[in-house]
Amino acid sequence: MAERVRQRGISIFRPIVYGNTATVLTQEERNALSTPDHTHKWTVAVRSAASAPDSDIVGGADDLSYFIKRVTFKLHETYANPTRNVDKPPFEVSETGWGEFDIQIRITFVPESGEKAISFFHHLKLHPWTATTEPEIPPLEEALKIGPVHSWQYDEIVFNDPFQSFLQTLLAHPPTPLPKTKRRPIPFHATNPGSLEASKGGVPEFTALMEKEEAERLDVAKQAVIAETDKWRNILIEKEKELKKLKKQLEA
Ligand code: SLL
Repeated sequence: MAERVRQRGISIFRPIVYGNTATVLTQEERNALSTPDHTHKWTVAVRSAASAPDSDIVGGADDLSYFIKRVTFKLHETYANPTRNVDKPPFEVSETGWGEFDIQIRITFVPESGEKAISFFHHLKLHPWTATTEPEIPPLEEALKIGPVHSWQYDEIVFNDPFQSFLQTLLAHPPTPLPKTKRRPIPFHATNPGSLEASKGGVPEFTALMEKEEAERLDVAKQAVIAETDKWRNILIEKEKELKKLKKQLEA
């Protein structure tokens, strides 16, 4: 069957985002729950990377069901039925709770793809980002003022040597490109603490500029590593010279 033929040498990817948005519950909202110890409502999701114009969610411009069959979110075992299978878009789970934990996310691809499922973790983030790594839990009033907390990761799902028919499906669904420049806040990430201020003030959005800037940060980091290596190599050379000199003095 022709459709089971692999297109050798082809590598094709689809950009996704995964992560969560969390909002503190007001006292009234908490009172209305059967679990009044819950402090937040949150949504964990897998979405296309580009956001729809004027959307109030991160990502999600494209429907990913042409290549994703199921997303499984494995919640903390304090939740009833912690393994949540989502078989149609939106691929997300909304819950209330009181604590942060690691969510295992498993993406199962459409059977025609012949691709193995992939699995990774997302740390459910409820409390606002801070410049330090110290977790800071603000009082309810303040948290309400700060607004929703966003924790999102951009990634690319790469298909190597795809089946010809699956490749046709992928090519028929080109992803919405990311905007070239910043139109909204930047999705904060702990690996880029300098972006804290730029991440505030609304629903964040991934842009192509972020990729460019990350490449630049990597370059700067690489240069710093090279400079540091050179510095220590020179110190080592000096110390070895000194050692030789002292040994000679001893022998004399
Ligand atoms: C912590 N290690 O101690 C984490 C555990 C558990 C989160 C967080 C409520 C579940 C329920 C909930 O938020 N569990 O009541 O259904 O912070």
